[in-house]
Amino acid sequence: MYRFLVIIAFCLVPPLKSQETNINFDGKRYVLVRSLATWSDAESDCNSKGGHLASIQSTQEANHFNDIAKNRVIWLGAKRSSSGDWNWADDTLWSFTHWNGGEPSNDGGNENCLATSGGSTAVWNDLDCELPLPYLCELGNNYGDL
Ligand SMILES: [Ca+2]
Repeated sequence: MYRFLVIIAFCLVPPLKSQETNINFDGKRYVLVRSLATWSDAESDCNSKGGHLASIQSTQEANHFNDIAKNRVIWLGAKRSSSGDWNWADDTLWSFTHWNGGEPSNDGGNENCLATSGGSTAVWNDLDCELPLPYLCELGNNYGDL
């Protein structure tokens, strides 16, 4: 009888909609977080998970995450320094870029953080770092099971 009641109880509780999706890609671990955060808060949350906002190194990688994010605008792990250079938060070399046409536009002189454009082609846009957006963390390849 007890088991029967437990099963009924589980059936009545609606499943919580997860705000995070774990992704394994190219031997590395990522988490897509759907709750919204500024770029700095997103990077802090990625740090607390043992990583950084994701760095993207190829068109294939950009397309893969764009498919998973379903064309949402999401934060990626690069920021423009005061000298105007772009740097990845995880210190990988800034070599591959995937800017949308006309980007980085630095509209209003205030777009210093890297996001996807939200379209179907996974290209990039620079946006105001204070915008609340979903984000992609990269946890490296030595992080334990979540
Ligand atoms: Ca822009």
